[in-house]
Amino acid sequence: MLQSAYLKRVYEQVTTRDPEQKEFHQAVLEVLEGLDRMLPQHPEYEKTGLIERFVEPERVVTFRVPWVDDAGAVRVNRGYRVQFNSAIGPYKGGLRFHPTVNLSILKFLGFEQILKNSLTGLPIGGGKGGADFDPKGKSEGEVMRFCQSFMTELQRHIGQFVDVPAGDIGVGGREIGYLFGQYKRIRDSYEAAVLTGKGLDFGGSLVRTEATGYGLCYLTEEMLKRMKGESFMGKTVVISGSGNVATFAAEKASALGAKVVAMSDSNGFVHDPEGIKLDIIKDIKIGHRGRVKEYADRVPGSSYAEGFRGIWTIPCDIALPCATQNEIDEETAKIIVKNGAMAVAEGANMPSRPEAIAVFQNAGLLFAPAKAANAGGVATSALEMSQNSMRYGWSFDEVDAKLKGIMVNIFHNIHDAAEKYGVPGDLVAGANIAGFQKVANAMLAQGLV
Ligand code: NDP
Ligand code: 2IT
Repeated sequence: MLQSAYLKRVYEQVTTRDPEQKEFHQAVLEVLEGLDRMLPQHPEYEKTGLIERFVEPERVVTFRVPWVDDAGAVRVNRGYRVQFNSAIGPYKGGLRFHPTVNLSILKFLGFEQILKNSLTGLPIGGGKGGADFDPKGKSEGEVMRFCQSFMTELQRHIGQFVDVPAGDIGVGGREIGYLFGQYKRIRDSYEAAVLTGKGLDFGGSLVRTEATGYGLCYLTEEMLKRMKGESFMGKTVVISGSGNVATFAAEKASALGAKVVAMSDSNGFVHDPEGIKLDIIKDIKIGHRGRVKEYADRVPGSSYAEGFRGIWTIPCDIALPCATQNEIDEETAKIIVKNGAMAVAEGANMPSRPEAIAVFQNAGLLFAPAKAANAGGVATSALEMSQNSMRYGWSFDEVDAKLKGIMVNIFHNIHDAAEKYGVPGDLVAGANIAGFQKVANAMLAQGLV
């Protein structure tokens, strides 16, 4: 419940203006609940209409994406870019290609991205984009033609000093390659830092592929150490998803001594009590874009079950949701708690519903919210931009060390902010407050724009 009359008014405006944008409302409310704690000390926010400005994207573009499928039929998808906030740097955030993409989802993701990017300590604003295109089951040629058509329109809205997209669900190295090729062709300019997550041969950064999953584990390890005197060593871990974030979270959690026993995709989940063999997951998902079901056919002793929510019935010490938004509801959270978990850290964006977060926090679990826990991906994107500007590349170990430093720093910043504002241990409030402060100061300093 919001205390501040000003914040209540702002939230009311947000919900009445776009009543159908439920995911966006959810993301905004959580942030406003955090800001509620700092508002009494900051009358200037209301005086300058700062929060009203903060919840409204600076610009939203939607566009037609026509392309021709392999049968010669014309298909039309809808493309978007939400340029949410440029107070501390050019808009920065991923592109999602998934049939569920709509403005509510992209506004929630863009809004979260503002605070996440601020938490990294690097000069990047917040944005997000994508299309309701489903890359699943499409041929290489279809994906390439779609990406080319998408970029033919998007290119006029982006640039290394304007807006720098990257990957998200359904957009990985292959798509970024096609998008970059088309940008370069239309603009006739080798502007490497216009996209991140590029291939290593044409301006990509080492560690970017691994960064979100690795970063998630670095922050989680620090949280376990500082708040419970614990670590990944010897722990049982369940990770939802089997895409980019999930795969490299599993890799790092295992390297830190944990046993990952279950992973999933949108159809179902695999359970391997002996520990998931990641080379097989990589072979299935990266090697031939297969389904996790195949794992159970290949690994004796493992099992597969239909339905992606069932993964959370597998007992674990540490839960790392790395698939998609709102995958953990109140009931699921209660199961995770009942099974004795000690920590939940979000690799996906907003995977836990607000009621689920309340269940975790009330039960005394450590809970690391997405905007802090998964910031390693975008942080390494910013490091990719730095390397592109320098026309130079750091080694794997150099980037990895910077990533680790950033994640440890984020943990301490959000932990300290929670303490300073009277909610010790509440890393959700801590992340919202710590992320907001820098953006708010920049917006105030730049006047009414
Ligand atoms: P990928 O496309 O590589 O993988 C997504 C995974 O999640 C797949 O296993 C997919 O299964 C599963 N999934 C997608 N939608 C659903 C759904 N509706 N229900 C159940 N499972 C689903 O994406 P990423 O790994 O890049 O992204 C995963 C999450 O992490 C997203 O929330 C994203 O926003 C977030 N994130 C990503 C970052 C990055 O750098 N890539 C950075 C920070 C956050 P299937 O194959 O069946 O669709
Ligand atoms: O949600 C995210 O932070 C991402 N998808 C990564 C964004 C980026 O620009 O690297």
